[in-house]
Amino acid sequence: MNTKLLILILLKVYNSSGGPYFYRESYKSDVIYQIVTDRFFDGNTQNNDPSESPHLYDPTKTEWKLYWGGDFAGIERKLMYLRDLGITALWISPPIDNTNVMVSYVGIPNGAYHGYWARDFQRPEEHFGTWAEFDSLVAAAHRVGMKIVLDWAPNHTSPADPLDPSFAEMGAIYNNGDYVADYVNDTHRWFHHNGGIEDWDDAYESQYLNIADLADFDHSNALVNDYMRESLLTWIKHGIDGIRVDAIKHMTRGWQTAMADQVNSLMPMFMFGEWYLQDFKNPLYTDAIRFSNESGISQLDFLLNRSLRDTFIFNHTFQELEDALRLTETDYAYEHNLVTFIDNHDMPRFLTENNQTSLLHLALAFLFTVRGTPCVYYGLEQYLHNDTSGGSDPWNRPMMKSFDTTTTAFRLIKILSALKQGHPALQFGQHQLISLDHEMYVYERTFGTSVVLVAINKSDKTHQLTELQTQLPKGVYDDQLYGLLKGYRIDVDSNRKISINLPPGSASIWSYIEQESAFPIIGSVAPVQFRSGNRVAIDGSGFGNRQGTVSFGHTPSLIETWSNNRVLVTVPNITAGHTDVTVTLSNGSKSNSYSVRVLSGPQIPVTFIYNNIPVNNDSHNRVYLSGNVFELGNWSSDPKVVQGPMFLSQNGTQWFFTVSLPASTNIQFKYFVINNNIITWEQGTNRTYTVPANGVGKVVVERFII
Ligand SMILES: *[C@@H]1O[C@H](CO)[C@@H](O)[C@H](O)[C@H]1NC(C)=O
Ligand SMILES: *[C@@H]1O[C@H](CO)[C@@H](O)[C@H](O)[C@H]1NC(C)=O
Ligand SMILES: *[C@@H]1O[C@H](CO)[C@@H](O)[C@H](O)[C@H]1NC(C)=O
Ligand SMILES: *[C@@H]1O[C@H](CO)[C@@H](O)[C@H](O)[C@H]1NC(C)=O
Ligand SMILES: *[C@@H]1O[C@H](CO)[C@@H](O)[C@H](O)[C@H]1NC(C)=O
Ligand SMILES: *[C@@H]1O[C@H](CO)[C@@H](O)[C@H](O)[C@H]1NC(C)=O
Ligand SMILES: *[C@@H]1O[C@H](CO)[C@@H](O)[C@H](O)[C@H]1NC(C)=O
Ligand SMILES: *[C@@H]1O[C@H](CO)[C@@H](O)[C@H](O)[C@H]1NC(C)=O
Ligand SMILES: *[C@@H]1O[C@H](CO)[C@@H](O)[C@H](O)[C@H]1NC(C)=O
Ligand SMILES: *[C@@H]1O[C@H](CO)[C@@H](O)[C@H](O)[C@H]1NC(C)=O
Ligand SMILES: *[C@@H]1O[C@H](CO)[C@@H](O)[C@H](O)[C@H]1NC(C)=O
Ligand SMILES: CC(=O)N[C@H]1CO[C@H](CO)[C@@H](O)[C@@H]1O
Ligand SMILES: [Ca+2]
Ligand SMILES: [Ca+2]
Ligand SMILES: [Ca+2]
Repeated sequence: MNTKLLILILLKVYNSSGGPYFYRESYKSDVIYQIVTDRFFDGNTQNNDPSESPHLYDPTKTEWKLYWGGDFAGIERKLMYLRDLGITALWISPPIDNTNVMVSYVGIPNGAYHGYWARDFQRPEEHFGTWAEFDSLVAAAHRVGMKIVLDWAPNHTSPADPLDPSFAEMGAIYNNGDYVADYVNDTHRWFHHNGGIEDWDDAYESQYLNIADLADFDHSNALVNDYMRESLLTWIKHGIDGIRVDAIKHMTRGWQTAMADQVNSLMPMFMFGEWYLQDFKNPLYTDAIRFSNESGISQLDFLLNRSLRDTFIFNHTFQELEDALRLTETDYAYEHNLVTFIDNHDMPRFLTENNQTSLLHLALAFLFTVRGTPCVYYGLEQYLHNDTSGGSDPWNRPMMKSFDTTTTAFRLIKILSALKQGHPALQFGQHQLISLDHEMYVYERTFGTSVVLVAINKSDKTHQLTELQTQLPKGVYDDQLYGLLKGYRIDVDSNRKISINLPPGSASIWSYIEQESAFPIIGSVAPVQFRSGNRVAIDGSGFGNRQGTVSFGHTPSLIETWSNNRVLVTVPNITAGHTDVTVTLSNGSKSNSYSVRVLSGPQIPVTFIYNNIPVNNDSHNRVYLSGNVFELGNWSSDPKVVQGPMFLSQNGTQWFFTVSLPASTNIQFKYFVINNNIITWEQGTNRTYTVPANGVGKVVVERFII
């Protein structure tokens, strides 16, 4: 179908499901709330023990791995509570139909209450509700200006144990109710069969490890690829506004880049993924950054989670937080797109690790005032936590107990959310350190002449700080938190100097918003990766109310709508590559430039397989793919730009890598090897390959060992 036509149809579906044009490209002014649907609110008791998947429900709520009754209808019932809290986007646990049978691990019964054991990507889970109930939730959310984020887990289905074919559903996959395959009956190779158990003779492993083996999809299979594309289309048609991709570390960048391109061409919406990164020294750190730079999918900010928790829970120095902000700023191309959080469903809740709500409040003040989109894990505002066995999974997923709108955390989030939504410096601003020590942190964010100054003290001593330089203009500033965290009023003198006296255990926020911006400034282009013909949103300030131009490089684009702080455009026909976006007012006043990535065309995942490249897999030899399109690095030999390093098969003879490439395009390519900084190109003439128009591509190159 013609893409433009499809967008029109989709827009129509949206508009019928709620209100006017819904902005989903960028979440820089949003506040996300993460809900474990089963544990939030039971809005429909009829679906608690469905006939197609009976006995997975525990009304006593003592079996923590069974369903407890929460559902779509329950979330809908609580939308006013969430809106009152200041939430603008709901990330709900995967709504997709999950396995219908009980799985027992070491005698503990498991239902897929969490949503990460998929069965049918084309249908909602019956414990959570019907399509009608999902649609009703989406429409109700849209009516109050709230977005719904789909949690999408395309890495795997459900537990499968090849040694025990009677085990559960064996990772079975269905297509809108029709059985397709399972891990044992897998004629068309939907799944990888690389094993999970290392040692089949080890009793411990065969009894325990195998059961945890999730049936892993082979995305290079055209059937799987088509199925997943259909699935995304289905949920997009049902009105989702964003996508959180589970386990991005476990799928190829090439496949995911092509998926993101599909979404951005149909209905551009914010996407972010889960790449578990323990710290900056992680061996996959560079891979994670490159994924974020080049896939079109942003990430959950695990690095900031770590330093945030270290600082506020475990009394590490604030220097650690400042370092994390600096490093991510340098290393990520789009650190403002990161989704930040204090806790989530995979780690103990903050209060389990340190039961001082005063510290949690300070952490919230920090979370909402630094770059990124804050995500609040359900119940944080009610101080929800269960500390059993250290409070991690599943104890970090208790049933929501109260919906009290008077807790300090509730009031704080409400105020912080309003600030975030209304302040350009909190959405796009640069971070500037003012002063710091182990227990005190003063920083500023600026965008144009808009400023937010934040001062946090987590010690029990008063901090006197004199002669601090700020960007705030001369004047008197009230604490934007209304003293909720013991903040107070300051005076800024004509040299923009301040002297502050931070009360113990306090956070203060002082703010200045430029009324009439004198010049155009771009704060965000979204998405950051797209192709000619896609729709792109430019946010910032000072664009004025008279239409000017938006250029990609030197090429002007078609303007769809123009307002003082947001312009929507259609990307012109331009050469693929890194391109600068600029806004120029009708009087010639020109903005800063914002660097984005323009793809060569509709993207197709192509798997390259080279048999018998004559190198060893020692750490000095690295095999890369280069070629004549932007996606292959335009014949560069810079490993940061080309694709790779390629993976080596376990038997050591086959090199492979999945790359996202422009459809219906004849490409040229070659591999090269880097050995101790010496680059050796594949000999002979350039190889050629025509990327298919749809589906997936596969290139097999036979080489003979010389
Ligand atoms: C195996 O899968 C095929 C579809 O690929 C299906 O027709 C057949 O019934 C399945 N067999 C079993 C034993 O489930
Ligand atoms: C993805 O699937 C593989 C294969 O079953 C599994 O080993 C891995 O744990 C899965 N990843 C996640 C994050 O669930
Ligand atoms: C979050 O930070 C804490 C440090 O307090 C760390 O222990 C934990 O592993 C981090 N969680 C993730 C998922 O990275
Ligand atoms: C936090 O660390 C600082 C510096 O080491 C120390 O002075 C302070 O007493 C610690 N606070 C707590 C509550 O342990
Ligand atoms: C990511 O992008 C930033 C900014 O362009 C760049 O400095 C960095 O080298 C890139 N990192 C990787 C791993 O691609
Ligand atoms: C945590 O603090 C609250 C009061 O703030 C108290 O009621 C509760 O008992 C404490 N929990 C633990 C485990 O110390
Ligand atoms: C935490 O969970 C345990 C186990 O179900 C339960 O016995 C206990 O009452 C819970 N604690 C709280 C504070 O809800
Ligand atoms: C264009 O208009 C803006 C806003 O009215 C003004 O601030 C700016 O100075 C003008 N630029 C030029 C080049 O005239
Ligand atoms: C885009 O530009 C290229 C090169 O100038 C041209 O070959 C192509 O036909 C143009 N495509 C469209 C849709 O205008
Ligand atoms: C090596 O492994 C690859 C990938 O699993 C397989 O396709 C190939 O046939 C194997 N080659 C040999 C010689 O075993
Ligand atoms: C073959 O590849 C090289 C880069 O390695 C490129 O410069 C050259 O133009 C290509 N040859 C042809 C005939 O396209
Ligand atoms: C006296 C006082 O209020 N001290 C506080 C300093 O900040 C920490 C963290 O919030 C609190 O634990 C202290 O009670
Ligand atoms: Ca229910
Ligand atoms: Ca089910
Ligand atoms: Ca950066």
